[in-house]
Amino acid sequence: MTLTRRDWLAHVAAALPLASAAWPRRATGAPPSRATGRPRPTAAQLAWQRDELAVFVHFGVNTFTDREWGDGRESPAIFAPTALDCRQWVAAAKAAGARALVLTAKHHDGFCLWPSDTTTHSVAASPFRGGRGDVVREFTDACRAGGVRAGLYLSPWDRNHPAYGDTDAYNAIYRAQLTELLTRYGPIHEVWFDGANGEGPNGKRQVYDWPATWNLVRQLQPDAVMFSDAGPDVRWIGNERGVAGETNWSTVDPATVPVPGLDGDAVIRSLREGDRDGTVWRPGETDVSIRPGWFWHPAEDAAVRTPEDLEALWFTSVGRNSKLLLNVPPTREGRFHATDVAHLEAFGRRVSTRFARPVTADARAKWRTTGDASATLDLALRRPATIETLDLRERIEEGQRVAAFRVSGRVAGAWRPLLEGTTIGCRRAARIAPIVADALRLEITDAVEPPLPVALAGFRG
Ligand code: FUL
Repeated sequence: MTLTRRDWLAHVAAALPLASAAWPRRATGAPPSRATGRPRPTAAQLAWQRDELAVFVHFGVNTFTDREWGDGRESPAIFAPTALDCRQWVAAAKAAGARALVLTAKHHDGFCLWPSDTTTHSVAASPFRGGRGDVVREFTDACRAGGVRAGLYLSPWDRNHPAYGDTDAYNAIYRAQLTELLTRYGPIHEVWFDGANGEGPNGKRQVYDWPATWNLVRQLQPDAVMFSDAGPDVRWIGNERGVAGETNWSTVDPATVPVPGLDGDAVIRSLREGDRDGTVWRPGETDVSIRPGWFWHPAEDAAVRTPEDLEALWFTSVGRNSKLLLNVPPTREGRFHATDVAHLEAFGRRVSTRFARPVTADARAKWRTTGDASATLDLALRRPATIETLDLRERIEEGQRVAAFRVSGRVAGAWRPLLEGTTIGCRRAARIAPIVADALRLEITDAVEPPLPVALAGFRG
């Protein structure tokens, strides 16, 4: 059974009132363009997006109960991974090409994968490593040893904590949990907030204090990016199917999605596509699971997405100016299942093979600006070559500019349309029907600022 964001949106009360009026000032905020005032990415946002692929790890009591959402009444005694091996997670993620991992330190059931001082509902009360275990520690150590970045998910909805629903008391507890996570384990690169907001054990509804939460993260880990529907640094892409908008701006209008957990067409559209005239830089993250559920279920061992499927997801996320956060749930052993590991490896091989044979590396390039919002790039190949994949990149340090483009290829002296689109951003990659061409042409026909040279490459394979 898979529960989606849509399910818990049903739990969200009319609109979430804000407990504090002020939004956090961005400590690492990049100054907007002086000429146009349009937003630019911060160094942290750039690094985050250039990782392209991260692996999401849903692990906790649900792994042992075969559920997607625990109700908070699970006994910590059930948390008993027999062979936890976070290094195996990291190795499998790296084989897929990932440069970061994000772990559910606490899901909605409230069970903490680290020994928190804020609750007894944690690994400390479990048989795991005799009650002296700390999954967050093993995870962050393994990431560091493997040279990949570590991120943590801390669910605000907590179905176990008795203070949940007692707004001020629980908000203080939540901040204490964040403080533990962000001060005990070294650099944390991404802090992942979902907006689920259901009933607590006492039946009361909690009002979250997002501004205070975001300020705390800025203070404790200024180089981390924060994910939620409402950012502030990176946004949810609006679905859990692995599909970013074909139009995908990294800029958004913050007023459209001011807090996590809102629904409605305008909200979902802004999440999926961003906003052409958005005033803040908030690129989209596409989260999707390698299996039907987020947590491991034995019945889903035969339903692991194939390497072909995963490659298709790569094109609809990374290939559409997004980052892919691919979930891989460990089994009750505490290891990724052999099928998932094999598919991750084959997926990584497919993507690297696809971009292994560039045919444009030694092409002669000529870039011409043809107007305030238009430009042309001509690539003359040294010899005719088969092209099956196109890859375009904007210099996003200087903002996202292109709003409409087309690529054509010269086949036996005649130009043929190959790809037409709106945004490019960090990366726009697409498979095309194979052709043998001796020249490529990119025409930019609309842009929100004068277009800067765009990198275009063609690949065989
Ligand atoms: C949602 C949760 O309700 C799901 O269980 C899962 O963790 C997904 C990634 O986020 O908000």
